[in-house]
Amino acid sequence: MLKIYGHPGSRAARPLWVCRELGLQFEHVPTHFADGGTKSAEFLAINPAGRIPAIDDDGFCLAESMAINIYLAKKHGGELAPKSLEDEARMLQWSFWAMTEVEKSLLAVFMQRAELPPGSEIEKYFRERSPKDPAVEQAAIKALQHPLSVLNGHLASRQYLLGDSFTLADLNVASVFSMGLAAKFDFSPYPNVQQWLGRCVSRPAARPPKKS
Ligand SMILES: N[C@@H](CCC(=O)N[C@@H](CS)C(=O)NCC(=O)O)C(=O)O
Repeated sequence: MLKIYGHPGSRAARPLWVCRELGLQFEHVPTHFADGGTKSAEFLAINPAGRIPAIDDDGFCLAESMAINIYLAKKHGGELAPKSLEDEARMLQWSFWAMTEVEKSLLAVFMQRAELPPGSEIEKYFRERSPKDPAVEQAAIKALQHPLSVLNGHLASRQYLLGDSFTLADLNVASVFSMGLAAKFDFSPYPNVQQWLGRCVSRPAARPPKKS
């Protein structure tokens, strides 16, 4: 059985979203970084880098959220997976773009704005990595202007990154942009991005099912 390691509030949200889109059976192990879970011997045997998400698919262990998403989508096929070499290349282009051009700055905004229980482990984790500094937030917002304008322009003539339908390219990029939603980032100067992101995250599979 496929096992997904990682707290749902972390980048593990990315493969969890893929699994729900594909209707996969899986076991979720909510390993957390703030309580030492990612440093345990059991987890380091899955991912020696000590980062979530990671998966164990019947003995095949893999880390890095985007690599996991691509592996799962290609293994299980369906509507998410690229249908041609060109679509695969575009999906990779947008996934790498989100990770290299957007994620670091959006994460900086998220970490600066996150409201965390005072004195908690998670607060300690965030503030060690990102001490409160308005200049950091402003610099990150400025750095996002160019990539957001690029995406806004791309989406002026299409509903989704590769055309008319939602694919893994959208899931990968929207899962990075979700950090902006959590940080109440103002996407309104980029209306095409705002609408596209709304379309992506309003998919039923984008969030965990409600507990009954
Ligand atoms: N590039 C990696 C980043 C993974 C990563 O940094 N995950 C964080 C949680 S979202 C983590 O495991 N942090 C553990 C730590 O900082 O010790 C990916 O996309 O999977």
